[in-house]
Amino acid sequence: MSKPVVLNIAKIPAVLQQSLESEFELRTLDSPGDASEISGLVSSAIRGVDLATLDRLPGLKVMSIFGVGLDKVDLAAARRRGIRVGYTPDVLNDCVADLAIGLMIAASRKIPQADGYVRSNRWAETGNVFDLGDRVSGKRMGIAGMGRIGRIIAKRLVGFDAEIRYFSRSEVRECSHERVSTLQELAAWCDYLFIAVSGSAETRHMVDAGVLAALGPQGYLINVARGSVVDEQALVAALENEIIRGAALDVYEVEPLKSSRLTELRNTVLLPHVSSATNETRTAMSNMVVENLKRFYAGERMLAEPA
Ligand code: 8YV
Repeated sequence: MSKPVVLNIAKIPAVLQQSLESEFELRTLDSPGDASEISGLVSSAIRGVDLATLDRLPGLKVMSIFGVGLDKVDLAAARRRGIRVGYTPDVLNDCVADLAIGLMIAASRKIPQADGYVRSNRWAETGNVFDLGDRVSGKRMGIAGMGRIGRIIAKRLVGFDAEIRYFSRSEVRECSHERVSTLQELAAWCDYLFIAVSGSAETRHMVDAGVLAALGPQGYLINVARGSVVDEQALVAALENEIIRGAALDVYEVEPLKSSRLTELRNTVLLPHVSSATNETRTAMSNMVVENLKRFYAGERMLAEPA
């Protein structure tokens, strides 16, 4: 029997590329062949799937997304066309949460600057005169979004003897931390504001000038969710005017980030959207992308489909 024809439109790990090639007839954007033969699509959370892509694939029945955030996938159009969608939640929770903690410490303890200080020989030249950082343990931690990833961030933060509160649309039953009813209130209370909500029209620019002013001159913003959640112009203004103390970001309104004031500021730590980028997690995500497709073609339920 001939293998299902699957088109990949995203940058994917070599391990995923190899498994897709062995399980399916894999096509790429460079050589898609006869588009009407394509029944499966692979994309990533970063690349997404837009309407124009769906319009070019009249025979599409399934898409398998490498990632958990589906803000760039036109789910409504997929539903209208009866196209099933699989994705890779949960396997990345630990690594995303780990990186949020890393960002918190990096920004507070000035790890990137300290590393530069040693490498540039300034330590040897000037002695121990490196700027003081801010203590992390025992501080007030606010988490916006107590979903899959927010919960793991909270679990990690318990180890910092921190007081933890969260903001989310509704009470999270199995969470023992206190919920506050607005993001503004959470920001006013906490020293560190972690963003762990999904990207959507509803959460767009949820962190605005008002929230940043509430976070205040001792406060840090940590974003491992989506750049769209933060009004980046307001953030730059808040950082420039020391309305907040610092920001540590893995995600941006436009990616890759280029020619932004954020890169010129000293009170930022900037990563290139790598929170799930570990060997273990990317392999687990890759396996799930393939397994979702295999299950679909076998007429079974995929491992994870968005609600
Ligand atoms: C990306 C992510 O999927 O899962 C998500 O939502 O943003 C990331 O894990 C990954 O970087 C590959 O696109």
